[in-house]
Amino acid sequence: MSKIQEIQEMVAKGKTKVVAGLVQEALDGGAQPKEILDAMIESMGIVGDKFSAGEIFVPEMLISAKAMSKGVDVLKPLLAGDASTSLGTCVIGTVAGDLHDIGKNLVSMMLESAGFTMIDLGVDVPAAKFVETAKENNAVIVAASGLLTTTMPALKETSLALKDAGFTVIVGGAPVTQAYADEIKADGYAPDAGSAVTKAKELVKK
Ligand code: B12
Repeated sequence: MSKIQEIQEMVAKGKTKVVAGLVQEALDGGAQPKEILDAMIESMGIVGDKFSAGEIFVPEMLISAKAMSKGVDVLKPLLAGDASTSLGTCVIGTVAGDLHDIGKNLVSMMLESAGFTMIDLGVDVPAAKFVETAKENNAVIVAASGLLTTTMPALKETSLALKDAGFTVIVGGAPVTQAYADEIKADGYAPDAGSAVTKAKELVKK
């Protein structure tokens, strides 16, 4: 089994204590940080499928998420570029009712390394809190994440409230599409953390 496959298996099994070490070993063996990250994301997809199939339950999903976070911690300094220019403040959070934060954290990390000053509100963030924080910090862009079909209305409420207050909004998360982003009047959508950077930069330049 390759080191990458081993990492995938350990993330899926939620072995929080070994993932960081394995990630370091994979790096030492010449694996690329992006390759390791993509492998762990794929693993979370498998975890989700197992949950859908009733083979595992919430605690197992949570522990896999923790295992992945340990691996991401090792990759963080390597994925982050060196941002020499400041692009302004970006407020980011996961919308009300939603506790998923791995994707949001990755997006936040990538935006920070691209030069944005990040204010991370965490998870379960009400629309009013996004607006209030964006106002207080004169945000150039606000990023909202939603991972559940049941929290898509909260994403809509957030986007509309921010647009009403005059902010530029970017949205994302597994169930979100460009069509939905258009429907909720968001300025931008991106399917992953890498393209979130390209999109956010494009939006703040406008
Ligand atoms: C880990 C996990 C959990 C953990 C979360 C822990 C944590 N700290 O995040 C816990 C155990 C808490 C959890 C709980 C639940 N979960 Co859950 N969870 C997952 C799982 C397995 C992985 C999510 C993940 O981290 N993926 C990896 C990251 C990197 O991907 P990502 O989040 O999609 O992010 C990328 C992009 O979407 C994008 N992106 C994300 N945010 C943003 C924001 C912006 C602005 C942009 C531009 C881009 C962007 O970029 C990211 C990086 O590339 C998914 C399965 C899956 N396939 O996604 C289910 C999943 C999302 N969960 C699901 C469900 C049903 C639940 C629960 C309702 C279960 C329950 N019965 O209680 C609860 C809800 C709790 C709540 N109120 O939020 C379902 C959702 C189904 C649906 N369509 O709504 C899924 C799809 C599993 C499934 N197949 O059924 N979950």
